[in-house]
Amino acid sequence: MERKKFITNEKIRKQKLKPMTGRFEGRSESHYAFHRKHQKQPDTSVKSVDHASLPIVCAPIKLSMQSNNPSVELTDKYNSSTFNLDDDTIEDFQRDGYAIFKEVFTQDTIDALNHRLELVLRGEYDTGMKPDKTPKLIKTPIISGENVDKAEKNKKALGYSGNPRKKVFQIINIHKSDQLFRSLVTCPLLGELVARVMKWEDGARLAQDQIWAKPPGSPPLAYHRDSPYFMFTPSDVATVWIAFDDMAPELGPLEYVKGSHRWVDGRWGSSQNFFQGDGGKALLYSAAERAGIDAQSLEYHSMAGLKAGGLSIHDGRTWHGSGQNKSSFPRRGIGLHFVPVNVRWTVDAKKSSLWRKYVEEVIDTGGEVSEIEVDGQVFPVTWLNPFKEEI
Ligand SMILES: O=C(O)CCC(=O)C(=O)O
Repeated sequence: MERKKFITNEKIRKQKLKPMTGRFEGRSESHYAFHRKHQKQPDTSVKSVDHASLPIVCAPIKLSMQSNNPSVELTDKYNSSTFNLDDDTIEDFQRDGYAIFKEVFTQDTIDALNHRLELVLRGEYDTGMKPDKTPKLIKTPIISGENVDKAEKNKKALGYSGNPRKKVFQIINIHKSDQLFRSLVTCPLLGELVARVMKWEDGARLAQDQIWAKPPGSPPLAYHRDSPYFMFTPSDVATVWIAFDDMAPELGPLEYVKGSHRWVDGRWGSSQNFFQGDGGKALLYSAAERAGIDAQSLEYHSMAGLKAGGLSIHDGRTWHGSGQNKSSFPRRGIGLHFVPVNVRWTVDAKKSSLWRKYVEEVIDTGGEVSEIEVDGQVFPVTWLNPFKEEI
C-alpha cells in the first residue's frame, strides 16, 4: 500500500511545494516513527474504497475537474511564503472563541465544490461510497454546472441545494464520497490553523465533516455547542466553517456568541433540537442563565459579509447558530470538526449512535473503549507540528 502522505506546515509551504511524493526532509526518526504509529489499516466499515489512495494534501496545483486526484486551491494570501498567523489572532480567538480568515480558497475551488456537492446530492459518488448521512430532498431538474456563468445559473433552477423543501439540511462525511471534498477536509493548512489557535501542540485530526445547506426560506438553526457531541478525551473540539456562498445578511449566516466558550460545560438538548424552527435561542438562554449571564447582554458576531472561500474557526464550546434564509438563493457551507492528534474514545462513545460503530469491534473482542486509539484512516491526522519532535 502506498505510504500515506501527511504533510505540511508553514516551513514546507514556504518552500512553495508541489504535491508531496517523497520523505519529509529534515525530520527526525522519531517524527517518522510517529507517522508510522498513526498509520493504520483501513477501518473495516470502509470497504469499497482504498482511502490511502485518496489525496491527503492540498497543494498549489491548478484545479482540474478531470483529474483523478482533484485538489483544492488556496489563494495567494495563504499559499505564499508571507502568510503568518499572528499572535493577536491567536489571542483574539482565545478571548472570543472564534476567528475569521477571509479569502482562503479560490473562487474556482468553491465553484468546483458546489458542483461536486450537487452531484453528491444526486447520488453520484466518485469514490463509490455514500456519505454517513444524506438528506431527503425534492427532486429538482437542473444542476449548477461548472461552465454556466452566475447570471445564467440564477435564471435557472437552483439545483438540489436550493431545494424547494425549505429545510436546513446536512450531509455527514461527504469526504467519504468525493475526492475533491477529501482534499478539502485534509488540507493541512486548516489543520495547522486549528492546532495553532487552539494551542494543540501535536497537531490536528479530522473527526467529522458536515455540509450545512439552507435552501431559500429555510428556518433558523438553533444555537448549540459542538463539543458535547464528540466522544473523545481530551474533550477539545474546534470547527472550521467554510463559506460556499457570499454571506449576505438575508441568507442567515452563521453567528457566534462572543466569549461563550468560557461558560460552564454541560449538554443542553440533543442534535434534534438543531432543527426546531423556533428562533433557536431557547437552549442558548438557559445556558447563559446557568453561567450567570444576562441574556440581554449577549454579544453576537455574524459572519455576514464573509465571501465564498473565506472561513471561520470556532472553539467547540462556543455557542453558535444561524438565522432564517430570507433570500431566494441557497446558503451553503461546510463545518469541519477537528480534535487533537492523540485523542482516545471516551467510555460513552459505545453508547452513542454516531460513534458506536467505530468502537464496537474492540468491545466485542473484550477491549476497553478508553484504550482504543482512533483509526487514522477514518479520522485522519491532517497536520502534525513539525517543531515538536517527541510526542
Ligand atoms: O451552518 C450553520 O448554520 C451551522 C453550522 C454549525 O453549526 C457548525 O458547523 O458547527
